[in-house]
Amino acid sequence: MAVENSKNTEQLLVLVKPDGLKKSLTGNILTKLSEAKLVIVGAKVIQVSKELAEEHYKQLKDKPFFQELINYIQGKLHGSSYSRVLALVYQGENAIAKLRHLAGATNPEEADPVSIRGAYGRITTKGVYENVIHCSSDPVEAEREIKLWFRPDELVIKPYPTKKTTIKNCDITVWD
Ligand code: DAT
Ligand code: MG
Repeated sequence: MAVENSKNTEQLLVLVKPDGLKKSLTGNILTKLSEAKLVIVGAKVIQVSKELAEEHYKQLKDKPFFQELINYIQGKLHGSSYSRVLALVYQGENAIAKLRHLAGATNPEEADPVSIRGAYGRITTKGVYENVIHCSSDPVEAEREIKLWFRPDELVIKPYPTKKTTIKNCDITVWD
């Protein structure tokens, strides 16, 4: 009898936001996330453009806090040394629910105190939720976000279909 593969393998985008970097929390956050026993399949540091920030959070564009959220993810609240995020892709069984549980609720004041957001997040006097970490919310969003933040060749696995293409007359920077 054939044994069905019942594993629900998922991948998701995780961002250590500028406040997480500025507070030197990267190690603590990655240690906490390792409780889920997932694997990291991509990682890089990125300076977030306005275009990338707005595309990432496009579902929230009508919210009153949208502009502050864009400023926050671009690092404009934390000084030029922290105008970047650490972007990671995690993969594993039920990865999204596992990491969102460890991250905690969106509002850091409502988050479980032993979750990442509960332990390290804050709400600024301007009302910005500085909640340290982003985790994709569901598989559809995860695919959209991973494709937005990473090229296929930046991941050690290819979770989605790829195709070959030729880019002509394209200048790239290489080591001198
Ligand atoms: P999550 O990041 O938990 O998936 P979300 O997608 O609803 O939550 O919102 C994205 C980010 O927007 C969230 O991490 C922090 C910010 N945010 C959400 N609701 C907010 C609010 N009421 N006031 C201020 N910032 C908020
Ligand atoms: Mg979300």
